[in-house]
Amino acid sequence: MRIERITLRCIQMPLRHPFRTSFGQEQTKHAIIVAVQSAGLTGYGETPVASSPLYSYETTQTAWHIQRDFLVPRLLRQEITRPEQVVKLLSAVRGHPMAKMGLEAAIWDLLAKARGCPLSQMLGGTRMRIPCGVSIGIQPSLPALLERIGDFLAEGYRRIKLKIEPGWELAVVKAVRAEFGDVPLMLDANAAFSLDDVPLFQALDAYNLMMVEQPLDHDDLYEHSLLQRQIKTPICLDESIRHRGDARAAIEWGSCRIINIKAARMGGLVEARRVHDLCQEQGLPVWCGGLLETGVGRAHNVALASLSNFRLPGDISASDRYFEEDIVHPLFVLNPDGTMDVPSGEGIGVEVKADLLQRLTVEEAVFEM
Ligand code: OSB
Ligand code: MG
Repeated sequence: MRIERITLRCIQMPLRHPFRTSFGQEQTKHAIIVAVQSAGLTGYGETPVASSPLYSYETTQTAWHIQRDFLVPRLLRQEITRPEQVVKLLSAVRGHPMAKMGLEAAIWDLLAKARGCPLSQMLGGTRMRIPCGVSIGIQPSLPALLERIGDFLAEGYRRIKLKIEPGWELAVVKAVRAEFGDVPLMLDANAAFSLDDVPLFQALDAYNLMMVEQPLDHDDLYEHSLLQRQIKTPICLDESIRHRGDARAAIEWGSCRIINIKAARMGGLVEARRVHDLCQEQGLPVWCGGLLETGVGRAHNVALASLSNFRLPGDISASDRYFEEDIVHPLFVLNPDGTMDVPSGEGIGVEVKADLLQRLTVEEAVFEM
């Protein structure tokens, strides 16, 4: 298919609840929604960047610049039949995985629609429903946290992930275990600790946690291997795993026992699937992480999570966990058993609400051949 037109829309939408992590607080969801058109079809993708470079070095501004000036010109007018061609065309541009993700994801959707098959099927997914977890930000108080956990468990979420930071860890876990017993529980530190905190993580070993995510530096593998040797709780890496090479090193060195796969962190679904396949061969379970995606990015995450080695509940929650109004129809909803249906329609399997998308757009750019 010849890439005839690419539209970039930078959007902002309010989050229903502020999301606080060890690196900062987000109240507004930012993203670039990419639309790629060819032969009367439109494919959608999401670049789930934040406004500040705190989780990753990319921001809405850097992603916009890289897409407009370097990535879009490499794709426009190209004849594309396989997503791997997109990776190749964009590979000369170093880094900027989130900027690449929006474009690659849109072309996956476009190609799946052209083939008349669901994106999950094109990716090789085998599941019709995926288990869902929820990631809960740092709360103003312990009672506030316990209330939120109670609400999410009542909705059916199958595991709870708590964001932690120094001072909001052991006592929080103790309180949650006292209130909710042995619910599937994990922690995400977003790189807020150091090897000085080995005793803290050893103390956490007593609480039967599924895993602790990214306890040490965002780009570290070596020190995580030293920590993993000294604790029983599995380490899960998020920020540190940028591509298959990082995953290989992490497995070889024993830096983690579980990997959080986010296609946006890895530059697209092609690389995310390569990491999935490697982990499957090596016997490591993976799960699908999230970056507070709109329904567009969520659709790609849900399709990816239908692959067979996504063995743990993902940070894939329902539309209403994030937004008053999501930009897709139908919305993503949680089944009473804590699963979500993988869309069975063509491509991403959900419609984008054009009017709402336009209302949320703060900047738009159209590129045509
Ligand atoms: O570290 O997994 C993370 C959100 C923004 C940035 C980083 C992370 C997160 C989450 C939210 O944990 C997951 C979700 O989309 O629900
Ligand atoms: Mg994380």
